Amino acid sequence: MAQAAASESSKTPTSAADEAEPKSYSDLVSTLPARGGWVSLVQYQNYWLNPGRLQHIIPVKELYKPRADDIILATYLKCGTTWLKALAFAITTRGRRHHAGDDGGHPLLTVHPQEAVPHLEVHTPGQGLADIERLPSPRLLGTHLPLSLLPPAVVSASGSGSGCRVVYLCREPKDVFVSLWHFVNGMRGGRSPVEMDAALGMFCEGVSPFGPVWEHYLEYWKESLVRPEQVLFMRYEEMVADPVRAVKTLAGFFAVPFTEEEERGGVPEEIVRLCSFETLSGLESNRTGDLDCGDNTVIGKSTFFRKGKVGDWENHMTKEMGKKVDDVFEEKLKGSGLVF
Ligand code: PAP
Repeated sequence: MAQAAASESSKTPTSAADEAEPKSYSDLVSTLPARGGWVSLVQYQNYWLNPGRLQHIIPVKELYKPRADDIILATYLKCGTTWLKALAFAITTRGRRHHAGDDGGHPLLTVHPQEAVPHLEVHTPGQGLADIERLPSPRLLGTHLPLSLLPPAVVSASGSGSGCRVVYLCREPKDVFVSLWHFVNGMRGGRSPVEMDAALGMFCEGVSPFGPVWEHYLEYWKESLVRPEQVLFMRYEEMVADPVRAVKTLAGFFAVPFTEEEERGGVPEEIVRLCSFETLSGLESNRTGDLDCGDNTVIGKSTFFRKGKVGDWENHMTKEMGKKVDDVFEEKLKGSGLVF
């Protein structure tokens, strides 16, 4: 973070972002539409973002230099980022001799998946953009940013065409909402919890962190149809239904498919087991302690593991609330071919 902070928390926003030429990010924030309610958000280039994070979000477009062998793991919030990071890390580092931990075991036994793969816009000590630039290839990188806030080289083949690959993981919107609602209330530590009705109203208006969710989904969805070799669109529910298949798909997409010998030896199944909700959520390194997310924000490591179930929304929302989400998404995704 130290290095990154020096370059990124400068008080001058990048020119790309800076239509009104404010002098600082706080000046920029003051010019943007704002909403409160469940989390404080400002609208920037069609997306609702945490104002305190703009200084890390906006520079990504200009300062992140995609490499041809980069793999970006992109997700809307609560769609399975932690799981995808663990799987991608385990797939791409398999066969390496691991030295992490006293027992020389797999790094994921002692390192939280969110730390194993740095996030482009979350700057923690040692994981800022400048640190990411120094990482050796091939790099695995996570992001919650919508496609349009990433550099043109990532965004489309017509950009400068880095050729880097993107995996996008989406999830059924009602389960996303329930997961997010728990997460937000968890972050508040039980203090003045957000009412579900109020949060749902905003979610359905598109006012959620990195929302509108449907826009986030659609940008990657459309790109995956145009460039399937470079943008792989996956669904949480399909991964839950057949995780071994998902692991093989990911390995193929990463250009490190499992050999016949690996398949005979059960390597894909081993990776599924290592990265399962049950295994990861039970590890001491994921159950205790906090993740330093920079900007004086810490998140309990266990917060990233709640239930890991498909359809949990039914335990928290009424049928009417569920229908409200379904109707909004049906309308917003109409004609795109993306359905839930
Ligand atoms: P993020 O958006 O803050 O990065 P993310 O990891 O995407 O979080 O989402 C957390 C969700 O993934 C939680 O869902 P839930 O609230 O519905 O339970 C979490 O339980 C689930 N999750 C975490 N790890 C796994 C895993 N290994 N397998 C399946 N689901 C998982």
